[in-house]
Amino acid sequence: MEKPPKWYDAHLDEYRKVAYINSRAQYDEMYRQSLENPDAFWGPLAKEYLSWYRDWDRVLDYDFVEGRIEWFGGGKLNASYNCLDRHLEDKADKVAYYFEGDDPGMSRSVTYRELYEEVNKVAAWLVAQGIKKGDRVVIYLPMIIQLPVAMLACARIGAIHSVVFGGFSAESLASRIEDSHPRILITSDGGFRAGKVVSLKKNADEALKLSEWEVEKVLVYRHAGNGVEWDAGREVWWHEAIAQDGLPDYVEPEPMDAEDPLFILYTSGSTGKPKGVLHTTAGYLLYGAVSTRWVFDIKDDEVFWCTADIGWVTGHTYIVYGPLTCGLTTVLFEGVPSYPAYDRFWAVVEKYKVAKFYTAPTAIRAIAREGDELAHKHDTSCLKLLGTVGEPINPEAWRWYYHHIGRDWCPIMDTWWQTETGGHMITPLPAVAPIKPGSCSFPFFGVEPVVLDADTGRPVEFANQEGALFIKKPWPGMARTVYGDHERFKETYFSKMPGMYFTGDGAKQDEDGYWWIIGRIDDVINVSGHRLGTAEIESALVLHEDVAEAAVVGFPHALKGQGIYAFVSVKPNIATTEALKKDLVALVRKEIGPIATPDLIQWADALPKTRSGKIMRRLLSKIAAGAVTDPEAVEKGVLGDVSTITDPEVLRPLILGRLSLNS
Ligand code: 7RM
Repeated sequence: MEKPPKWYDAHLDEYRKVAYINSRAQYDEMYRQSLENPDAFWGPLAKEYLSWYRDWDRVLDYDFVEGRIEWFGGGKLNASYNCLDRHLEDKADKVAYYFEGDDPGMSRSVTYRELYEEVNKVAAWLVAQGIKKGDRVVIYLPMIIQLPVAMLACARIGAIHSVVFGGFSAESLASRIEDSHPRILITSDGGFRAGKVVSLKKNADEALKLSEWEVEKVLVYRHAGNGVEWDAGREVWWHEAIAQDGLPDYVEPEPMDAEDPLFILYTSGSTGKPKGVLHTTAGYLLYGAVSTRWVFDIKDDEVFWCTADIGWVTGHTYIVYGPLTCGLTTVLFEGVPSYPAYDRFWAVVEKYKVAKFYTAPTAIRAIAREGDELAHKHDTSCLKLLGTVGEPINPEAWRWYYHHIGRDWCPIMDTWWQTETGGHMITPLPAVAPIKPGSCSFPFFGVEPVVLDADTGRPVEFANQEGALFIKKPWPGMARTVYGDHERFKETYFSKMPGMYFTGDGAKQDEDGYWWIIGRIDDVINVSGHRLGTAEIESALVLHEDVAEAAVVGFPHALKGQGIYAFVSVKPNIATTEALKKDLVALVRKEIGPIATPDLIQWADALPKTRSGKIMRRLLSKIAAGAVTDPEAVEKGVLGDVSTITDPEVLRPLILGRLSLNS
């Protein structure tokens, strides 16, 4: 077989004619400036991309040891104004969103003026409830227009929104409510997913019962038409709320400090409880807008589609704040890639003439598995650029995407970033350099990555040497704290190597200077591009009265990237039955949500531990991956150094147990 090429550059000449950043030399020069003089780099961009009520006093002030970061200190602006009001002059009738329902028959376009009017109404209702700057509002909605409307209504009055992904369970919603103490919850009766109704209101009711914190009001949008239980004292229908007599049509945007909070978004880490990552106003907005423009090289008349759910950071930045700040037209899709059939993405691309398309490797793998024909049922020649995010993309998926969707021409922007980074960190730009499948190419402006050797803590010396990925300097889009727990922010991100931001990822730089992300090196697994802490899943499993102990690790999964593998020990005299496995799966789904469903559960008489009682996940990961098949592995040294394990004998039955589990 012919060896696949290392470089892909078919698009370069064409892109160099049109791109904002159109040569390697231009990128190099801008990158150098962005590191040497961040003030001179970001200051003019902040003037160009954002509208301000008051200019900033200083561009950047920070202390990475304390985890204190301030961008555009003293400046005042409003995110809702930047996303809406200022576009009314020349873009009032431009489409902001093409809404495409789960049902292909359900679609609607929403102009900037319409979005502005709806946002003002909801903001007016919030004000009428006494909601003010700094109050929290939790939003639990499907992928419908009302989701960005609710977010922007909060931003308009200075309330901090906390969007909870609609796929999360009542328990997950309750824990987020208890952590952020919202005054208002915004939800809907239900959402649609592959033709079925998901009862969000029912989950919300359940969450409010579970939570010790009481919200004052629940605003409910009628979308799916499913029946709901109703508490008239606390609950209000959205359509009635905004039609209320005397509610003004216009709410003055609250002038916010550049560093005032914009939103909280929960994300999983290596310890049990998800962290409320907090983003502030100016830096986040600027970073989102600039990266949207340059990475996807979007022109004003092009349609952009990011298929993420707004419940994740990708949707916050690349469906809501980035595109709206730039005044662009994007698609907002409620459905899934498989419904009514696996050609849905391409049908939607054709329908709206999407030029720039951004999705996750897991979606590409699921679609590719269904065959090539579906990809060619539609005319997708409107596509000029593709993107991926969420996990490393495997070469097979990359080539399928490049060939069948990109027609062997569209560049693929493999964007590496995180909830905490607010926007792209390491990513190709379409007219800068050839791309390599699986590499994220080069750092975005202002981002100075470094790979530190795990043992010595010193920067690696050779090309292709793997290590822990750190970032040396602040960039505008980065998170500012963990909501209500700045110590945790410092501890998680700034203590591994004082003075640097720790990403939690392993990475390397190759002989051509290209960056490659290896994957998480902490106890976080990445299932279909979604972050889950192993500790969260373990906490759910041990809630079961028959379970003594559980250890969860990731393992390679053909579709999801990583699957969830649980080693479970039961209490004495408990039978390890299939029925119990089913109960455990149901329990995890109830506690966290369907995305956390364990793929495989293996019974374990005992788990390998260090003398201090820490479970040795490194060994369990190898077993779960099926990388160890020899029961004598310990004796033969195949498992590496096991000298810290209290009882190496526990490994033999685990290896044998793995062999008898089929997958
Ligand atoms: C945007 C997002 C972050 C984690 C991150 C990585 C992994 C994301 C890529 C990637 C390889 C990529 N936010 N990750 N993008 N790995 N290549 N292009 O995903 O907070 O949910 O996850 O996802 O491990 O640390 S996230």
